Amino acid sequence: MIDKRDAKLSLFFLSISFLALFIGAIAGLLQTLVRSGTIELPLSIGYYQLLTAHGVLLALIFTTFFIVGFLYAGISKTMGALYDVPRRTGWLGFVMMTFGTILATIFILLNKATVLYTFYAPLQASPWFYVALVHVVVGSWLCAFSMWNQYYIWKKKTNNKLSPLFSYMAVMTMALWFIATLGVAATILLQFIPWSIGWVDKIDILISRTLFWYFGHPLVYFWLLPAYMCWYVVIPKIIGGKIFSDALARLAFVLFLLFSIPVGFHHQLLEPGISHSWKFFQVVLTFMVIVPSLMTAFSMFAVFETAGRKKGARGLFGWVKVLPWKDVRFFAPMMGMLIFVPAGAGGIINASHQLNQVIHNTLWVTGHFHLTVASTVALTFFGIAYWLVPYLSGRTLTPQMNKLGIIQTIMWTIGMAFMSGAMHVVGLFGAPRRTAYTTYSDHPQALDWVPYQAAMAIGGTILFLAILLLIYIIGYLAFKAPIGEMDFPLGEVEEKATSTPIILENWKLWVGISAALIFIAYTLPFWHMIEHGPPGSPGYKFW
Ligand code: HEM
Ligand SMILES: [Cu+2]
Repeated sequence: MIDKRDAKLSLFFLSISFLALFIGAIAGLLQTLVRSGTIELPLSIGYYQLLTAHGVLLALIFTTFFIVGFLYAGISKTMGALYDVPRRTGWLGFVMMTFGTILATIFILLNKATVLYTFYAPLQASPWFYVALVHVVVGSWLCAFSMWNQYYIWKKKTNNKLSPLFSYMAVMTMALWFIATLGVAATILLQFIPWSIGWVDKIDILISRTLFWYFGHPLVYFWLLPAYMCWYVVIPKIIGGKIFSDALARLAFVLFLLFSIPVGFHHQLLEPGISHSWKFFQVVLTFMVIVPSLMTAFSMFAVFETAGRKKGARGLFGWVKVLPWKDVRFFAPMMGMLIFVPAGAGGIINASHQLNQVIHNTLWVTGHFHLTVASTVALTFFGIAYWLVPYLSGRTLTPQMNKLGIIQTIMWTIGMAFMSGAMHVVGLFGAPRRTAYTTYSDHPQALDWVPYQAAMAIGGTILFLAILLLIYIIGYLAFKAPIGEMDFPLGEVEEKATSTPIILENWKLWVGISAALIFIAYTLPFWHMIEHGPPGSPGYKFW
C-alpha cells in the first residue's frame, strides 16, 4: 500500500475523472440517438451544446484527471511517499483543475460556451469558459511541476540512481504535456480572452488554429503514453512475465516526445495559408512516430511470447492460449491493444494528404478517434481502474467484479464495433461530422446513410450500458468491496536485458532536441502567417 495521503490525492483525481466520464457518456448516447433521427433534443438543448459537453468532459477532463491520478499513484509506489512540497502542489493543482472543470461545465450547460472542445474561432464563448480552461491547464502544470519536483528530490537523495521506469515515464508524459499545452495556453491567453472580453474586435483564425493543433496532436500522445505505461510496466507483471527491456521502453518514450509535437500541421492539411512544403515536412515528422510505435508493439509481443514459453507454450502461437484472458486487468488493456491495430491503420490514412481529402470532416474521423482514445486508451484506463481503485481504497477486486469487468470490456468492444464501424463507413459516403440529423436530413444523399445511423445508435446504446456497468463496478470497488490488500502490479526487467544507458535520463538533451525540432518545424511557417495576416491583424499593420 502506498502512503495513505497519496492514495487520497490519487483517488480524488480518479473520482472527478469517472464523474466526467458518466456525464459525458449521457451526452454521447443522446448524440447517437439524435443523429439517427430517433429522438429530438428536449428543453431547447442544442446539438452543439451537447457535443461540446461530450468533447470537453471526455476528451479533456476524463483523460487528464485519470492520467494525473494514475501517475501520482505510480510515482508514490515507485519513488516512495510524496515529499511535502510535491504533495501540496498536487492538491493545489487538483483544486485549480476541479474549479476550472466546474466553471467550464456550468458555462456549457448555460449554452454560453457552445464552441465544441476545439473552440475554433470565430465561434466565441463567454470569457469565463476560456478562464475555466486556463485553470484546468495551469492546474495540470502544477501537477507536472510537483511530479518533476518529486523526481528531482528523489534523484538527489539517491545520488542520481537510475529512476524507476514508471516514474521516468511519468516525468516524460508530463514533459510532453507541458510543452504541448504552451500552445493552447498562448492562444487562450493572447487571443481568445482579449477577443471574448471585447478588448480587441478581431482574431487571427489561422494562428489560433495553428496554436491549437500544436497542442492537439501531442494531446493524443498525452492520452496514449499512460496507456503505454500500463502495457510496458504493468502488463508484464500481470501475465507472469518480465519487462523486455528497460532501455528500449525509455527510448520509445524519448522518441514519442520528439516526434509528437512538431507535427500539428497534419490536422491542417486542408487549410489555406500554410505552404505545401511545410505541410509535407510535418507529415514526414508525423510518420516518424511509426518507429517508437513499432518498438512498443515489438516489446509487447516479446513479453507475451517469453511469458507464454515460460508457462510451457509451444509452437508459433501457442503462447496466445496461456495468456490470462480471464483476468480483467489483462483482458481490458489487451482488447485496447488489439483495437489499436485498425485504429493505427486509420490514422495513417488521416495523416496522408491525398487520402485526407476523402475523409476530412466526415464521420470517419469521429469513428477513428473512438477507436483510439475512446477504445484503446479508455479500455486500458478501465483495466487500470479495476485494480487501482481497490488498491487505493484498501479493498479487493473480487472474482465477481472481475467477471463483470470482462463483460463490460466485451460490451465496450461490441458497442464500439457497431458505432465506430458505422461511422467509418458512412464517413466514406460523405456523412459530415458535427452535424445533427435535422440539419442534413433533406440532403438527397442522406437516405443512403440511414442504416448506418441506426447501427451507430445501437452501438451507442450498448456503450452507454457499458458505462453504467463500469460506474457500478468502480463504485463497488471504491466503497463496498471486501477490505484487503491488493497488488500494484509492477513488472521487473528481464535479467538478460542490456543495462540502461544514462543518456536516456539526460533531460536537457531531450528537451533541447524537442525544442529544436519545434523551432525548425514552426518558426518560418508561423512567421509567414503573421506576415500575411488578414486585415486588422498585427502583421497586416506592419507589412
Ligand atoms: C457512451 C459512449 C460514447 C458514445 C455513445 C459516443 C458518441 C459520440 C458521437 C455520436 C459523436 C459524434 C457527434 C458528431 O460528430 O455529430 C461523438 C463525438 C466525440 N466523442 Fe464520443 N462517444 C462515446 C464515448 C466517448 C469517449 C469515451 C471519448 C473520449 C475519451 C469520446 C470522445 C469524443 C470526441 C472528442 C468527440 C468529438 C466532438 C467534436 O467533434 O467536437 N467519446 N461521440
Ligand atoms: Cu494528429
